[in-house]
Amino acid sequence: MKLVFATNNQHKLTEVRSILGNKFEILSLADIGCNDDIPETAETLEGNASIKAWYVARNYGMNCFADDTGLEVEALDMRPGVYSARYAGSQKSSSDNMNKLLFELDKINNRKARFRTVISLIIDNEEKLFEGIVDGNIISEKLGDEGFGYDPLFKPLGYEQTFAQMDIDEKNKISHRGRAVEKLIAYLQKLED
Ligand code: ITT
Repeated sequence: MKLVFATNNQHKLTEVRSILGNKFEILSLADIGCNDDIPETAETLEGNASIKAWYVARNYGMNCFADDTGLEVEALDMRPGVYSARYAGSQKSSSDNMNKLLFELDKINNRKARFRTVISLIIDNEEKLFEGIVDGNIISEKLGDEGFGYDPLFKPLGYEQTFAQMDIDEKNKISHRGRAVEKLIAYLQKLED
């Protein structure tokens, strides 16, 4: 089955392709000639995932899925959440976002956080949502060079390394995105049976 993954984030594309292997053919936005920065105007992860996926389904007439992800920090009332990409401003710099997070959590003992991914899948104009969550803690200094976004500050529960210290397969096994994609695969495989 051919599916478009509606993301402009190369790291997400690499992670998802690595999980899906050769089970499904995943096309990027570039592959279908879409260079648009799809506006993410919703106030929830579900809403934004849905906007991105419908944008491609409607404008390109292709089956597709999109991922919207947020870092939800307990002591910050689950912020930055849906605003994770623009936490420190609209320029989307991961380093600025992490610095702001460290500043906001300075002297705060409760470091509990979770990553939450929502995937919207649209097949034949019907939408299905899949969620993946991983619990963890925000550490007080950046560790590791792998991954992307907030990975150097996020240590998943039960592990001694941050996501940025793990290789892509290790992260995918336990991550929010990995868990959401496993549900997506199970659904797609049932459709193909
Ligand atoms: P698309 O919308 O084009 O898919 P994006 O980077 O804008 O790409 P989101 O809207 O989902 O993605 O924004 C999520 C923010 O959270 C963004 O700043 C990412 O760097 C960060 N993020 C997403 N997934 C992450 C992960 O697995 N590890 C660390 N940070 C992540």
